[in-house]
Amino acid sequence: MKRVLITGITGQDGAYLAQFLLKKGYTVFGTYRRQSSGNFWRLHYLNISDKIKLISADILDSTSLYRALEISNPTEIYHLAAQSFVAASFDQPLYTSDVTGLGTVRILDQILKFNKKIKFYQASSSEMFGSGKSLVQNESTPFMPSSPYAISKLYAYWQTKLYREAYGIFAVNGILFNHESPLRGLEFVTRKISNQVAKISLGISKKLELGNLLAKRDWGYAPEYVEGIWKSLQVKNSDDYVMATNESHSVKEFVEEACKIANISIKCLKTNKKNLRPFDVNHLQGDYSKAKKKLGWKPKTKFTDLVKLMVDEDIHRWEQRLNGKYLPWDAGNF
Ligand code: NDP
Ligand code: GDR
Repeated sequence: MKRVLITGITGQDGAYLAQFLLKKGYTVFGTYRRQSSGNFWRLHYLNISDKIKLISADILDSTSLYRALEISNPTEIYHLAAQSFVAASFDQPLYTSDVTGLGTVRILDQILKFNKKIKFYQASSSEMFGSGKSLVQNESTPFMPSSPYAISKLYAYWQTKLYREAYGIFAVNGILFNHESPLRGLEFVTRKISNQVAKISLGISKKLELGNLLAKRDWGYAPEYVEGIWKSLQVKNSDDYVMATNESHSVKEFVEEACKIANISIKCLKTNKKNLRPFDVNHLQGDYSKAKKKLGWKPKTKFTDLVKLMVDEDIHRWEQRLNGKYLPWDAGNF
C-alpha cells in the first residue's frame, strides 16, 4: 500500500486531500503543529480523523520534519503547510518568510538526506503573479509578487525548481489559483461572506464588513483542486501546472450572489478600512490548458454553484447550532 505524507493536514486542502487519498487506498500520514487547543475540526467534519496517522511536526523545526519522514517513510509528500493568509503576511513578514518560504527548503533538504526518490508537491500560488500586467496568467507569465506571502511563495517555487534540476528530485509546483469550500478558513473573503450572510439571513447578525470590493479572483472549488494536485505527481516527469477556472469575478459580485441566494438585501454590505491591505492584487485569472492537456484535469464547479454551496452549508450549520446541535465546525464557538 502506498504511503503518503501531507504537511498542513489540518487546513482546507490538507483535509480534502487526505479524504481523496484514503479513498484511493493510500496510507495517509499528516503533520500537525502543537497548539494549546487542537484544530482538527475539518478532519472530524469529513469523518476521517480516525483513519489518518497524525505526526506532530513544525515547519520551523527541521528535526521534527526528518522524524516525520522516518515515521511515515512516504513515496509522495504533499507540502501544503504555510502561513497562507496574505493580509497577515504584511503584519508578520519575517514569520511568513520563514514558514512559507524557508519551510519548503527545510523539507526538500530532509528529502535529500532521507530518500531522493520521494515525489514532492509544492503548493505554489497565483499570488506570485501579483500586480503583473497580463489579464490571464499561465505557466509562462512573468511573476510580480505584491505581498510578503507572495514573495515567500515565489522563493519556495524557485527552490522547488532548483531541487528538481540540481538534484533530480521529482518536484512539482502547482500554481494554484484561489479555491474555496465550506472548509475554508473564516478569515478568507469567500467564507467570511458566506458565514456572515448566513448569520444575517437568520437574524443573528446585521452587517457584513469588507475591504477592497473591486479585487477580482479566479475562484474554484477545493475538492476538485486536490484531485489535480494528486494527478500532478502521477505523471512520468515532474513539471509545473496552473490550476484555475479561467473565470474571474469581483468580491462585490461574490457578495451580490451570496445575498441573492440567502434572500437578504445587499444593504448589509459595509466597507471598513481595517480590511484593506497595504498593497492588493487587483485581478487574477488562470489559464489551466497545460493541466488539462498533460494531466487531464479541469474544474467543474461554476462560480454561482460555488457561492451557493458555501452559503447553503453555512446557513445549515447555523440552523443546526440554533437548534442546539453539536457539529464539527469553526464558527460555532464564537
Ligand atoms: P490553510 O491555511 O487552510 O492551511 C494551512 C495549513 O498549514 C494548516 O494545516 C496549518 O496548521 C499549517 N501550518 C501553518 N503554519 C505551520 C507551521 N509552522 N508548522 C506546521 N504547520 C503549519 O491553507 P489551505 O489549505 O487553503 O492551502 C494549502 C496550501 O496551498 C498553502 O500552502 C497555501 O498557501 C497554498 N495555496 C492555497 C490556495 C487556496 O486558494 N486555498 C491557493 C494557492 C496556494 P494549523 O491548522 O495548525 O493552523
Ligand atoms: P487571497 O484571498 O488574498 O486571494 O489569498 P482572500 O480571500 O484573503 O482575499 C481575496 C481578495 O478579497 C479582498 N477582500 C478581503 N479579503 C479578506 N480576507 N477579508 C476582507 O474583509 C476582504 N475584503 C476584500 C482582498 O483584499 C483580496 O483582494 C488566497 C489564499 O488562500 C492564499 O494562500 C492563496 O495563495 C491565494 O488565495 C491564491
